[in-house]
Amino acid sequence: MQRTLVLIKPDAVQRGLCGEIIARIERRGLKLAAMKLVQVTPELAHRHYGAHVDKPFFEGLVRFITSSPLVAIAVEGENAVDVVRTTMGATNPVEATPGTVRGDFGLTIGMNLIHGSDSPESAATELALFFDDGEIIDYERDIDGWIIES
Ligand code: D4T
Repeated sequence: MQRTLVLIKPDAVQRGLCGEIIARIERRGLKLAAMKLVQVTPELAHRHYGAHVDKPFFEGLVRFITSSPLVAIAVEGENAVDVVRTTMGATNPVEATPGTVRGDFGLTIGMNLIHGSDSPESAATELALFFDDGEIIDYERDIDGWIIES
């Protein structure tokens, strides 16, 4: 079982796509373990996107991610990191396969709708940026016996 961080980015919130995106995550069989609307501060943006600080797109990325609220979700399930990434599609929507979130709703890389952690290690770091321990809820779903092979 893994946990990963999903961010429904400001463009998707503004476009009213939260329900659509959450529905796709749930329909894959993944479980919501925490969820909240967050107005990201420049400080949090710098911590979350610290790996990109030297990139030419960094300033625009921080401006975008702080421009309007996003929805932060802790998503749980078997291979959650990879399953979320394949549900998202390629970083650049131009290259994203139809059927993925970015392939169905995206057009430009700077507004690519959704973030998902790229490894279990970055998931742990990123989840700690957005959620306190007590906010991530451990609970059972009866349906899991019909989603996950025992
Ligand atoms: P995120 O972090 O949003 O899940 O995206 P990815 O993991 O798929 O891609 P990334 O870390 O390489 O990029 C982070 C973020 O920066 C934006 N970006 C990226 C951009 O605006 N211009 C660019 O040229 C690149 C490479 C989009 C995602």
